[in-house]
Amino acid sequence: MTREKGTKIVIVMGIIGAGKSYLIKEISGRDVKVGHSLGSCTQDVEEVRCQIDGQSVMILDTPGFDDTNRSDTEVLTDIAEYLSSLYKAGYRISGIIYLHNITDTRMRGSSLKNMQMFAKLCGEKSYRNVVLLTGRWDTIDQADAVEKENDLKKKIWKEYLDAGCQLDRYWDKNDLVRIFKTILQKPPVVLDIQREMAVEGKALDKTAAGEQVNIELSDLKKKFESELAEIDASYNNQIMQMRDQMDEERLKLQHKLKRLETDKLMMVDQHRRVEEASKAGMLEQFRKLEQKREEQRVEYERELERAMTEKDENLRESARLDALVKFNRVQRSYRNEEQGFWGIIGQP
Ligand SMILES: Nc1nc2c(ncn2[C@@H]2O[C@H](COP(=O)(O)OP(=O)(O)OP(=O)(O)O)[C@@H](O)[C@H]2O)c(=O)[nH]1
Ligand SMILES: [Mg+2]
Repeated sequence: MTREKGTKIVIVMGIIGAGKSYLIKEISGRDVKVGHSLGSCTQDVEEVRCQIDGQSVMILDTPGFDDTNRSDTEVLTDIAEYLSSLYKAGYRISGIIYLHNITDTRMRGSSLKNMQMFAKLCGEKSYRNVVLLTGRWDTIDQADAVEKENDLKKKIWKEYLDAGCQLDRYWDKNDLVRIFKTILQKPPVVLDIQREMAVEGKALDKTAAGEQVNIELSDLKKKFESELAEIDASYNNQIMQMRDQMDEERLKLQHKLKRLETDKLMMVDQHRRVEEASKAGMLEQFRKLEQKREEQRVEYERELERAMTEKDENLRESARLDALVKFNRVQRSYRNEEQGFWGIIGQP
């Protein structure tokens, strides 16, 4: 780090996309890279040198908190290590600007936690050099912006304003020049994070800001764990419900199957009975046929006897032949009928 002697240092912090780089570009007139997408733009602490009110100033552009790609711990580590080495190199900080985009439609929960971490990083002793600044007043309805600022003053920023932080707003470069001039007149301060790390030799996680991150991490962990437990419980519940439904379905199917088997048995039995009944009917008819055959045989013998009583031999022979022909014809028709029965009910 090579810096001119007497250079005053101002650090700009805030969540990603708050407009930190834009602000620094405005006040410094330097070619500072401003974000064009929703993602974070500034990745490391960047030093931007300029002259303000005849003084040599180095503005520190910082990566934003609340980045979806980097955890707040990573961002804090970068800033804290940078600030610690700055202190070791003998530099002190004239001002700390915490920038908030006044057009933010709703106050995110993360705004509060970022503010708490920022406050721990600075420490109360440096609050007199802290400016809580709202930007983009040029792009929002005035009454709306005032209402949002009042909300900040009454809620998230109240305790810090009460403890000595300054509140300000900016529309354009003139406001920034005014704000920077005021800052540059203040006696420089040592931030808590610098004292803790560079003087007391604490590791980042043992500093107030680091502990704040740890508290948030453990809160987050607890929140995730309880959400996970809720998901597990509802998952188990759904499994139980599904299992109950499946059991019910299985029972229904088993009943259905049983009913089908009973129906099948009943049908087989009925078929057998019908078959037996029809067989019995046929046997009855067969018996009647046998009886008729027998009756016809008896009738034939009677006719034969009658024929034998004929005196005339020719007439007697003729009557005997008539009876025999008749007998054979009728017997043949009975035999045909009988064979038909055997075909249906099988040979006895
Ligand atoms: N009109 C207007 N646009 C602004 C203002 N401040 C920031 N912007 C726009 O907001 C977007 C984000 O601004 P940046 O300055 O990159 O925000 P940042 O805080 O540096 O973001 P990170 O580096 O990602 O943390 C850019 O498109 C800027 O042009 C402002 O005061 N007025
Ligand atoms: Mg930036």
